[in-house]
Amino acid sequence: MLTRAHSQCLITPSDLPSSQEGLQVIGTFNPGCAAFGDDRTAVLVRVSESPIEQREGQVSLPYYNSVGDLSVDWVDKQILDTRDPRLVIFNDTGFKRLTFTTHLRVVWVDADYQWTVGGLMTAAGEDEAYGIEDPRITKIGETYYITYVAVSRHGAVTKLAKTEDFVTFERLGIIFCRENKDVVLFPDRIEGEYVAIHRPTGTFATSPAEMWLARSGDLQYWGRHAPLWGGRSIWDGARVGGGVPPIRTDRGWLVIYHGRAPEGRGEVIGAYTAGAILLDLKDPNRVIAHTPEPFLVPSEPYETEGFVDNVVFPTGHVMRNRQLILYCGASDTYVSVVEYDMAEVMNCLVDL
Ligand code: MAN
Repeated sequence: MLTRAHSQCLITPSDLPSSQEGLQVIGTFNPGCAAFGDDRTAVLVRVSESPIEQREGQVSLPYYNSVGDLSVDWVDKQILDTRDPRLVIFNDTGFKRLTFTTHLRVVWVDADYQWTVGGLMTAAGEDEAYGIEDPRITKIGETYYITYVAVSRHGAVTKLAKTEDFVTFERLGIIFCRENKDVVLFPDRIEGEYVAIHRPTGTFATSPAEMWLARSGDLQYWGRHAPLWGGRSIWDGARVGGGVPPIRTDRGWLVIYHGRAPEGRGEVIGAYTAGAILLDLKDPNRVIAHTPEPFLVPSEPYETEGFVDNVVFPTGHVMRNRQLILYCGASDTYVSVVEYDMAEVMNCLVDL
C-alpha cells in the first residue's frame, strides 16, 4: 500500500439535489473527471436515487418507462433475495432488478477542492431504463468523450457520449454490447487508431476476470479485440476492470484498474482495491509491468462503510505538479479524492 499525499471525502449523498420530486439521493460515487480550462476539474458523478415512499413488506424497483418518466414496481420482499444491496433476485425466475436508478451530475471542482453543482445527464431510451452509471472521460482534441454504462432489462452495455462544455451532451450510442463495463479510451491515437480497454463479462466455464483491448477508426465500431490482462492474485482474482483512462508516461501507458477479491466469510461482495499495469507506448497490447499488490485499498471510514463496504473505485484522474489526483468512488456512496506522488506510483510497478 502506498502512502497517500492527501485524501478526503469530497461529495456525500446529502450534498447533491435529486433529479426530481419523490426521489432521494442515496449514492454519489464512481465519478469521471477531466481537467477543464486552467484550474477547474469537470467531474461527472454517478448519482443513485430511490423512491422516498416506503411500503411495509415491499421493495421499490424504480425504472424509466418508454416515455422517459419514472415508474416504480412494488414487489413483495418475500419473493426476493435481497442480500446484495445493489440488486434483488426473484426467487422463482432468478431475474434481477436494481433497487435504484442512476443519472450523471456535473460538479465543478477548483484547485482547493471547493465545488459547485452544474447540470445533469439523465437516462434516456429503453437501453437506459434502469439508469446510467460509472462514466469515464477522455479528452481527445477539444472534445470530451464519455463512456458510460447503460443498464436495462437487456443487461449492462457501454455507450459513448461527447461534450465540449459539460452543459450539453451528445449521445453516440452503444459501443460495446452486453455485458461490458469499465471502458476507458486512450487520449491519443496509436498508429492512427483509437484504442480502448474494455471488460467483457463471460459466463462460459473458462471465462476469467479479464480486461481486453480494442481498436477503432472512428470511436463507433470497435474491432481487433485481444485479451489484455486478468487478475493474478487474490486482490484482483474475482474481478478486474479499467479504472482511470490510460495515462501517458515516458515509461509506458499507466493503466490504473480495480480488482475485486473473492468474498470472505460472511461477505456478500469481496473488497475492491486498485493497482496498475504499464503498457508499451507503441504496442499497448504488451503489458510490461504491474503492481503485484494493490497500492490503494479501503482504509478511511468512508471507504470501509457505506452502501457496499470496502470499495475504492478510481474512475478519473487529473495531474497537477507531478501529483496524481485520483477521483474515486468510495463504498458505492461517496466521491473521494486521493493524491499520490506520481513517481511513487511508478515505483510500485514491477517489470514482467
Ligand atoms: C461493480 C459495479 C460498480 C460498483 C462496484 C462495487 O463493479 O456495479 O458500479 O461500484 O461493483 O460495488
